[in-house]
Amino acid sequence: MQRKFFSPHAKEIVSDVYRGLDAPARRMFGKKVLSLGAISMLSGCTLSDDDSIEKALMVMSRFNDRFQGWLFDPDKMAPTYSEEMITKPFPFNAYYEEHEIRPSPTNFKLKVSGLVRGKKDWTLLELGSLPQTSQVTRHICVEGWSAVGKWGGVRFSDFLASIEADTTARYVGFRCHDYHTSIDMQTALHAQTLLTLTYADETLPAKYGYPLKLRIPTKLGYKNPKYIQEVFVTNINPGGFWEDQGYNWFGGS
Ligand SMILES: Nc1nc2c(c(=O)[nH]1)N[C@H]1C(S)=C(S)[C@@H](COP(=O)(O)O)O[C@H]1N2
Ligand SMILES: [Mo]
Repeated sequence: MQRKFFSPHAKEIVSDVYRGLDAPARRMFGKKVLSLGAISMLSGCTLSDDDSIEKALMVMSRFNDRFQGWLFDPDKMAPTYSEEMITKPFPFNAYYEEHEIRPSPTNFKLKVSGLVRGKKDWTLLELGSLPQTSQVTRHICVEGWSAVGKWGGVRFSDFLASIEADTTARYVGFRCHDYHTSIDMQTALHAQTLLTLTYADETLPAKYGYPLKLRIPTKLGYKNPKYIQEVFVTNINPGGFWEDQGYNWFGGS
């Protein structure tokens, strides 16, 4: 029987799922992950139309979450780059004019909730007084672009310690006025996961997520929330804006 892809996005979605796997998982799947035969076999769906392709990819995506969670190495670092390699101008997306109507540094407060002892709100000044670090890393968007940028701020593990978060909990969720996403605790504690206040050594510009962006170089772009208003710690998977529409939840390596 001949199998045909009808979805114009099917190829991109399959390669997104594939990209979401790290090297050992890719080796484990070998070329099979890109073979339609293998996908239809693993998911039990005949890839005959858009609906069944979507269903099959959802099954693959959930399968990948389990695999990736199991294969994630908390000590594995994302590549870093020299400052000369920074992409200029750095691209942006999901920036609308309403983001210009934004709280000023004096009245902005980051809310903290869920499984934490320190439930107080954080001002930008307070966040700025925690130890700061910066790194030059590559941001990869599943829409098909990637760029190297420099972000600075507080190591997220330091922030979680400051709010006395229960780091045995499974997830950290992020609420933004236009968006939400969530990450696993291992990634939240990863040494390169930063709660950023700056881009290229300047206050984070509006288009890059002022006042706060979580930068996770081990994950895809959509797991890097901008305009963060609230951080919460939980054992219930909070999902996310893209994740709830079928994007791979783990979203990285
Ligand atoms: N609040 C918010 N954060 C977001 C998004 C969004 O739509 N809203 N998009 C995500 C996606 S898909 C990408 S690729 C990056 C883009 O970051 P940049 O605009 O700084 O390049 O932001 C991520 N964080
Ligand atoms: Mo993205």
